Amino acid sequence: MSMSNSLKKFSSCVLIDLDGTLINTDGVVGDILRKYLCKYGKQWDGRESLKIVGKTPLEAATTIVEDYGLPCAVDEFNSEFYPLFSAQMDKIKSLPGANRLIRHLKGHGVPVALASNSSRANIETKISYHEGWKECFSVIIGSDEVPKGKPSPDIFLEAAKRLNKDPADCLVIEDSVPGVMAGKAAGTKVVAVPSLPKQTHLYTSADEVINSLLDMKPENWGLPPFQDWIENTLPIDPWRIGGPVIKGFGRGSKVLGIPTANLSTKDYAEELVEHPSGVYFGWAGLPTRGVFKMVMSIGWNPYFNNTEKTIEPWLLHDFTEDFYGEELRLIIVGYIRPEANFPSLESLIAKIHEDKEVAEIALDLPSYAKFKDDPYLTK
Ligand code: ADP
Ligand code: RBF
Ligand code: MG
Repeated sequence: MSMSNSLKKFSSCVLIDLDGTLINTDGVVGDILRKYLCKYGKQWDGRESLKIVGKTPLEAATTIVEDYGLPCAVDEFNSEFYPLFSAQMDKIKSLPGANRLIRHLKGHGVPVALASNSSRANIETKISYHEGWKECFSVIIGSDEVPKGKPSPDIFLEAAKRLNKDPADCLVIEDSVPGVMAGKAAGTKVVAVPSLPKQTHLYTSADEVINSLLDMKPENWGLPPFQDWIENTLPIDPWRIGGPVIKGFGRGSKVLGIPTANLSTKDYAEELVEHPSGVYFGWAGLPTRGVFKMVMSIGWNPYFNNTEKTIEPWLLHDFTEDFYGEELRLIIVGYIRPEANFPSLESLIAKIHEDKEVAEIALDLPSYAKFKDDPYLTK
């Protein structure tokens, strides 16, 4: 029994979704709908995202027209929306870890099919803005090439067929519930990477749920492991944020020995959307005090179940006083782990101290240490 279970974990190819899994289509769609709905005196609140992720273009359009009670037919909505969307396709960014994943699979000769509910033509256009992506896929298939879109298994069955694989040998990677259902109905293994926060409970039929592609462990599925982790950290494209230190939650995290210097979330709203929740590290600069090692969490702090996504940087230095109001500059250079919940405050604190150790050691590695001299930190 256990033998067949472990054998079942072996995949020889990957069927991967596009929108919400490899690229952040929702960001661009949200921007367009926000403006478009104004025309009808309606306000896009993003809540519909929940209902449209993973749907075919027609289903998504129908949902919006119905939910907002728009005085137009679905066709009419589409004929207005589509040109707006087309004009913005070049602005759709790849999601963190997407480029790394598909290049890794390609580099190891793992066949990958791009299998999307979007139309074949749109898929081609969207990926054309990402250099080298087209070459990473042995097969590309859209919902207009099969009888039914996801949650029907058609797309994945056809993708497996074109790869000459049994669906049981395929690993599906999907962000949406309809996509996960389609994968299970096709008889594949499914890793879910939910694109909307706090939705993990909807993905119970997936074989594994991960927080972002940064947490993908191909070896869990018999695929070649990533080799870019160094000293328990994953290098990322460095990003920079800064601003005056403001009052945080006032939970007395200093009492826990873990003071976190908060920046105003309004000043980095875009970065907050762009970066998956999790524990990261880098360098922190305070103009009159110097540059310090730093470890931080991004997210909702599941232990406290916050309603707002925040960044919580802990400077790895003993300060004799607070520095509220001072300009804080951060360069984030690496990733450690996803956010987690803990059974007790003690276990949360212990884990954060482990993160501190990981960050302190890693930041001495030349590839991370070099950012200590970045002019952004002291300018
Ligand atoms: P808050 O709720 O305002 O975030 P904390 O208890 O987390 O309160 O304390 C954070 C404050 O402590 C920071 O804004 C800063 O002024 C101060 N501080 C002192 N030492 C550190 C440190 N090593 N890292 C971050 N902040 C520190
Ligand atoms: N909160 C969580 O609920 N889960 C975590 O996994 C978590 N990891 C953290 C890692 C680091 C390095 C830091 C600085 C904070 C982390 N926190 C986490 C946030 C912590 O709950 C919060 O910063 C303090 O309680 C202050 O609000
Ligand atoms: Mg999707």
